[in-house]
Amino acid sequence: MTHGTRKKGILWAATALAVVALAFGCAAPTGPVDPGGVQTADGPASPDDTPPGAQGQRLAIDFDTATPGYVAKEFAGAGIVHNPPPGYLDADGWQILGFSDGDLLYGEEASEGDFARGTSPGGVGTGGLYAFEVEPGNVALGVQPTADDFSPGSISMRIPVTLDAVTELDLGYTLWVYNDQNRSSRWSVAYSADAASWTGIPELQIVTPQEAVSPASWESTRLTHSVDVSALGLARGDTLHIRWSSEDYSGSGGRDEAAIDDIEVSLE
Ligand SMILES: [Ca+2]
Ligand SMILES: [Ca+2]
Ligand SMILES: [Ca+2]
Ligand SMILES: [Ca+2]
Repeated sequence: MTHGTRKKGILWAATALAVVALAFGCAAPTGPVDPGGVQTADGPASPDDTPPGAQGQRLAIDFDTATPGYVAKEFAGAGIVHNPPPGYLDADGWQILGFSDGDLLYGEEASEGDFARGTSPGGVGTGGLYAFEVEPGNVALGVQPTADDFSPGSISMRIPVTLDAVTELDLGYTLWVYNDQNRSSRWSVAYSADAASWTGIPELQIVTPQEAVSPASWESTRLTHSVDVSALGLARGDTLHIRWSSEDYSGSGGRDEAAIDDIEVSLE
């Protein structure tokens, strides 16, 4: 990546625009985007995106609008690729473990099978990754776990740090649950500086109801929490990883569908 004055000016303008967009609840281009399209070994970090003196780093993903580096607009469960067209996740941003089709590491692509189960209103049986339409016009990143898929499993996202130092992580997300089976799953959230050593955030954990309801419907829970992450010593150029995991918890038989939506990350 080159660092011409003109380019930097554009990047700063883009960041300012992102802040404005966030203030109005729009998708913000604050993801791990490399404007030059060049991928580095450590992912597409572009630490120069944040002007010196910036007070925070923010990221929002709603899977309906585009968040560069993570998802194109109108996520449709089409797969995970680089430079994603509408309907796809961005392979730069995600690592997905636990499906029978194999682990998908950061940067790896998949556009069939478990990683591309398409769009559904819910009530599916085949294990895999879906775009669940949890309410009209609102899609979330969904999973149907089965004996072979995602039990346990995890979805991780990585965030290139653009601040000089990070002391606090504010994390919010909505978990949508379709409780149509007599088993419960435990969804847990953790963070890491290296995607190897993880620290859980118990306040962000959700256990889906065991006893099924009929007819089932999508029910949402919004969770937010702040944690002191000073101990990680994260600085500009480092990467923060956030992971959602699911595992069987209680009951038996099939497994509830669940979907992650409206992820909001703020670093200070
Ligand atoms: Ca959504
Ligand atoms: Ca499978
Ligand atoms: Ca199901
Ligand atoms: Ca259940």
